[in-house]
Amino acid sequence: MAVTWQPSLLDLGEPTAIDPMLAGRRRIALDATSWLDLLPSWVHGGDALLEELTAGAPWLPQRTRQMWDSEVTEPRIVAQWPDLATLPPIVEQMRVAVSVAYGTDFDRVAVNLYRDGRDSVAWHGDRVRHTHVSPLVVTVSLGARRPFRVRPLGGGATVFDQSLGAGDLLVMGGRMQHDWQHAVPKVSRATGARMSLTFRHSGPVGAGG
Ligand SMILES: O=C(O)CCC(=O)C(=O)O
Repeated sequence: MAVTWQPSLLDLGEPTAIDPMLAGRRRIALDATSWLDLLPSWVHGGDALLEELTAGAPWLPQRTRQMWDSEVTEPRIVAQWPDLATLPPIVEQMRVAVSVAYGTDFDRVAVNLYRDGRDSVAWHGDRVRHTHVSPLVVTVSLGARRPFRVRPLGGGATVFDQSLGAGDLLVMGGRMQHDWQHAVPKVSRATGARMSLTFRHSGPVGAGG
């Protein structure tokens, strides 16, 4: 797949590595029952992983969505691993680390690729809210930084607006998928590719969540 991205000068040539203890993560309360955990630069050398995933992740054909009476193409590309045994070893290390840290078996792994500033994800709550009261959704951002925003369900002021990329870890928890929406908006400036690796769980949230 042909994508452009600006490799971080610090990342060049470094092998991809993580801190399995997730030391230094900080919890941000959105309200009494919804929260975000943020750990900047969790992944080191993430550019190598971005390159590896771009070349080898199990990309799906670009998806379409019905909007009223027309069909629109989703402005991003998605890959999903049907078999966790085929995850790249460093992604499996991430999956195990977040599973241990949150006491929850993250058994669903996907990646979103935002090829440039025209790719985006609109305001939404994740579909896991239909099956879970307090789902955890883990994202690990690689590559170019893009704004990640949070607002109350149905609109209102943005309460969280952080430029995520370059190995940042973000975990959405509590009732966030029910009561809040998140988005990665389009940007008009030239920007390289950003990826978000996402980890979700089919089973219940454990003690650490
Ligand atoms: O790319 C991101 O950080 C957000 C991804 C997202 O919202 C999703 O996968 O539902």
